[in-house]
Amino acid sequence: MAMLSFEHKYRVRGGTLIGGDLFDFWVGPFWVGFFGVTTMFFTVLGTLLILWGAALGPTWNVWRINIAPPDLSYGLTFAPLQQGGLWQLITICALGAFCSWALRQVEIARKLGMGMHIPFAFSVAIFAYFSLEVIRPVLMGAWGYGFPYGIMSHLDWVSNTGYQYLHFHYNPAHMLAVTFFFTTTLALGLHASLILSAANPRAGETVKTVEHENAFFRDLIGYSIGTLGIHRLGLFLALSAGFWSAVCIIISGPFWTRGWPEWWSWWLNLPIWT
Ligand code: UQ1
Repeated sequence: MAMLSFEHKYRVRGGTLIGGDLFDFWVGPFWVGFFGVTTMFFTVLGTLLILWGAALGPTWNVWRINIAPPDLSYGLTFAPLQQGGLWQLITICALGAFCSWALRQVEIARKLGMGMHIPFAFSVAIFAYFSLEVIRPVLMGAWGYGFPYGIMSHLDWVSNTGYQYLHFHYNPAHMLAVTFFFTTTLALGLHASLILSAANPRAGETVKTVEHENAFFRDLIGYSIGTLGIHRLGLFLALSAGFWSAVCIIISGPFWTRGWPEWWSWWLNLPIWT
């Protein structure tokens, strides 16, 4: 296994959260670590449970395989495996794997003396999943409110859940989430095109640097946010998209049961119109 010379510098022991030196070694290019082992455990077990659920089902068509949560009548209890129990175990495995992965990111960041931006960002993605499969079902009193595991079936769930509130685009938190998602793609497009254009000048010219990047945006719009700033902005936009996605689904049901268009009647009811 080839190892680049500078990798010696970064293969440092320690930084673990649990177990000290236990599992503090590498296999090929990969650091193992305690949470690497737990990630593998939950991932393999969860995947086998999905395959088992698929084998029990009526189809091997990948688009149509579906592992559904329990019926609403089971409330927040454990259901028999073929009545949603598999979905419950798979959800536990998914959360076990996601959280193990986040803690593995924390340990590697500690090893390398980095900030916690990566595990923090990944935790926002976990929070969005946790909101859909745990927080909202618990607040509504049944695991059956979670989304099913299947390519078409989870899309159907999104469609059905949206129409239960008549028109989900009137959900103010959904509006914020969508706006942050689109603004993230705008920022990524601006940034990627700026970097590629600076790094790929016409034939015979030298690669351009940060000052050219700044000058481009100062000439264009009178402002450059800077090389560190664009990454801070991108992280903020992306995390805000995930955060408001979680908020928009948690408030739908637990805190607002009618159509989302009706929520805006507070505007029509303002005393300024009378
Ligand atoms: C920018 O100002 C900048 O700093 C030089 C970048 O870093 C390389 C960028 O990628 C982008 C897109 C900008 C412009 C962005 C804004 C919000 C003015």
